[in-house]
Amino acid sequence: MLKEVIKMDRIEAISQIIDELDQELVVCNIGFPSRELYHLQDHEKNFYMLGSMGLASSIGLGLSLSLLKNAETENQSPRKVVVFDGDGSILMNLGSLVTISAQGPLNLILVVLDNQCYGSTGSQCTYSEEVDLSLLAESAGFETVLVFQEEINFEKALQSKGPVFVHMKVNPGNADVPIIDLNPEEIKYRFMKEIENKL
Ligand SMILES: Cc1ncc(C[n+]2csc(CCOP(=O)(O)OP(=O)(O)O)c2C)c(N)n1
Ligand SMILES: [Mg+2]
Repeated sequence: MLKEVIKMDRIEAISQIIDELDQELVVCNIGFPSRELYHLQDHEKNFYMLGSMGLASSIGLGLSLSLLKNAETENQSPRKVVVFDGDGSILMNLGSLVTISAQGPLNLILVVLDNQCYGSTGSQCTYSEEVDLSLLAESAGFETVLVFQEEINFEKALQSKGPVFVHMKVNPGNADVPIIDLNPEEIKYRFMKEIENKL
């Protein structure tokens, strides 16, 4: 008999992961993942990427590289960046995996919340059922690749050498949460202030 595959809902995965965070900056994918994060715990260190599908990982890469550079100048350890991305979004910007791997930011953790669909826009299927995203990350050369489904050990992601790829398999569906009550300028400027205050 086939073993039943138990997954958690995306909001539960986000909740468990942010419970493990402290000073890490968070860049979150467009649509319901950002709404769910905002609902669970709004924070200045969250950047809700409201417009550009596919670009959360690229924004996270740029951010982690600039934090690394500043930390080197200041002789400090770099602040980490956690990106919550989606399967549909990373598949739309696959080159990002290669660029992240080639740049090798040790302070970047890319979490792909894989619900095998474009959950935020009506749950149309993506190709993540046919194509294994963690194998793609491995072959792109990510330093660490972790796959979670029934349980999350995010402590391991935080302790591993980056760039880290976390393949988080979740159920399709969105939580019933309201829209984000902040405009893009507010999100951007408070996030910039947060980075300026604490490099
Ligand atoms: C360039 C572009 N194409 C399409 C959209 C519409 N859109 C917004 S979110 C989304 C689905 C994203 O799917 P995924 O990354 O898997 O995240 P999920 O919602 O499933 O967590 C789509 C198609 C967009 N905003 N921009
Ligand atoms: Mg998805």
